[in-house]
Amino acid sequence: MPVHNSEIADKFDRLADLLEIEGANPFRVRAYRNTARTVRGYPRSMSDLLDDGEDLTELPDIGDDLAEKIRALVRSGKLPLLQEVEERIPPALSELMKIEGLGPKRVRTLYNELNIKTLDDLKEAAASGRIHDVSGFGDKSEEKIKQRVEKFSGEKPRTLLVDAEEIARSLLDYLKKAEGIKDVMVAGSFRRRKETVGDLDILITASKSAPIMDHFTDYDDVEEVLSKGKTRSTVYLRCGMQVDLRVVPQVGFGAAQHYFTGSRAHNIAVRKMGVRQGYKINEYGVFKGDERIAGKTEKSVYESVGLPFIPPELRENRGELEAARDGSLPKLITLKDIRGNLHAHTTASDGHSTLKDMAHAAKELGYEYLAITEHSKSLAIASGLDTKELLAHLDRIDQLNAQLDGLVLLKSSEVDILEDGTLDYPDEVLKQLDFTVCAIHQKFDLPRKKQTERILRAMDNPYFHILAHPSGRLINERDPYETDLEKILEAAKDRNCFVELNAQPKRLDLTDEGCKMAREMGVKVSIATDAHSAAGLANMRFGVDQARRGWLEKKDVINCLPLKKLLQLFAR
Ligand code: DGT
Ligand code: CA
Ligand code: CA
Repeated sequence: MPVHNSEIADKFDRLADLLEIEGANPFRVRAYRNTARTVRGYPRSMSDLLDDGEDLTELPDIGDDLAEKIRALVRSGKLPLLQEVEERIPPALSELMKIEGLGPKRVRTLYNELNIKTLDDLKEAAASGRIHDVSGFGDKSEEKIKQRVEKFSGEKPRTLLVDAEEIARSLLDYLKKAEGIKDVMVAGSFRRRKETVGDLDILITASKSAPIMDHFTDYDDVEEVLSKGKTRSTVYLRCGMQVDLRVVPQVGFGAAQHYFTGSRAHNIAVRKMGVRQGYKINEYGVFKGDERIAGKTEKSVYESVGLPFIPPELRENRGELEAARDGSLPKLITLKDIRGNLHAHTTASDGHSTLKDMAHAAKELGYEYLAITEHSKSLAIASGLDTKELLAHLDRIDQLNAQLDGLVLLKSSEVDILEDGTLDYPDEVLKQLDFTVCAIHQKFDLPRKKQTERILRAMDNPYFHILAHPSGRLINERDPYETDLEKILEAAKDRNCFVELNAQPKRLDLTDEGCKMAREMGVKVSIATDAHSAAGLANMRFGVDQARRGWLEKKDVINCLPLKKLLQLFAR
């Protein structure tokens, strides 16, 4: 039974949470968190690496002990250390850490003082007003906990695209072995490259459908078979993901692809266009009366209503049909258009790969440039660099640049935007950088107007260039801070500044709609990975997916420019 990277990462994250709640040594906690991060983002599954006899200690931050733990976990599904810890303290405490504003110390206090062990306990305690008497909490924090726990314990969170990919990859590899199988693909939101996925919609063509259904429900990752029919079955996998699988006839494969890729709003609009021409469009084909006139390919479905093929990422009924009709569909950016990466950390601040390793990894990706953007040292980020450390680091970058061939390291910094909108280094220092990436890392809960003004003030500084992760959200974990994005984009346009599309799968910040708005307002975007390790540079593709959903073309993205042109942009 395949143990997915996401399951391994979840276990290490839980271990780190529980140890942190117990008050364990912070270095130990960090080591397990780093393991989770490395494994979650790794492009190949740990189980494949081990099958190929690869040495896991080659991965960033993984030593002998951790490699052995991962190996045992892949082989047995178990992490004995986690089981030990779970015997000492209630495992559900780690769930409580997912509530924004509850860190390990506060979870420990609530457990010790009120015996709160689960989300239900927490909800009950907040509702009955027992929390505000605990030292360190007050009326305000009780109210916040109440709201957040309500929201959290609602629906099951949607799966991150990166995790869905891993689940789909293993399942597809398995399905391809079924007897008589011809085509297999994932449709739905997954194919539209949405940042999160509700369920997987798999389409198959095959000589016979019965053996496919048997093969599917026999998959050893299946926890429950919800329904099993001749052409459609639905299951739950152990990770909680629902999978719908359909076997469709070859002659209508394109119509099925179109229908099940969605979105629903896009489909309905296309179907209406069909109706106006006297056609019926459904998941089986395009029909004029009883006669099938199209549907073998998706292209033929669009042609039947007089449109060119529309890329799946655009199919949200946000103007793509009108654009297709006018011949003004964007020529969407692709991963190949990317020439460099403008946001990356190394071991000098909170990254896990050395400067040299980052440079080599960027070179392997064929990049012309990689910007090194260590954090400034602020209240929020203790591992950041103070002025002296930054200047020394810039020297090291110069030295390495002198040895590098074909790749240029750009001197930058992820500069904290302080509460009053000033930047965290003096101008004399900022001036020495090629450009800056500026971001908010603290005071997330200012009112909308104040938060927006804070960012606008920061942009007034002539050394401000790119606003990093503009909303600060972490998908399923942290809400965006309140800002007026339109105002921010307007200001960026006026001041020749840029916005980042952070490509970390948990951030994807700007959102797709944010990208579209930036494009319409004429503000250019930097798609950047914010990589904390060499492997993290590979997340660029998630950023490109999101950019495509946001209608971005090569010309809208600054890191599609050759180095010389890029640097000209930063002369404000
Ligand atoms: P998800 O799973 O919530 O991330 O989102 P989708 O888009 O994958 O939605 P899902 O799985 O419910 O259905 C897959 C596609 O099937 C959906 O994008 C469009 C199509 N579809 C489903 N139900 C309907 C419907 O009632 N009418 C139309 N026109 N299309 C539908
Ligand atoms: Ca779906
Ligand atoms: Ca579905």
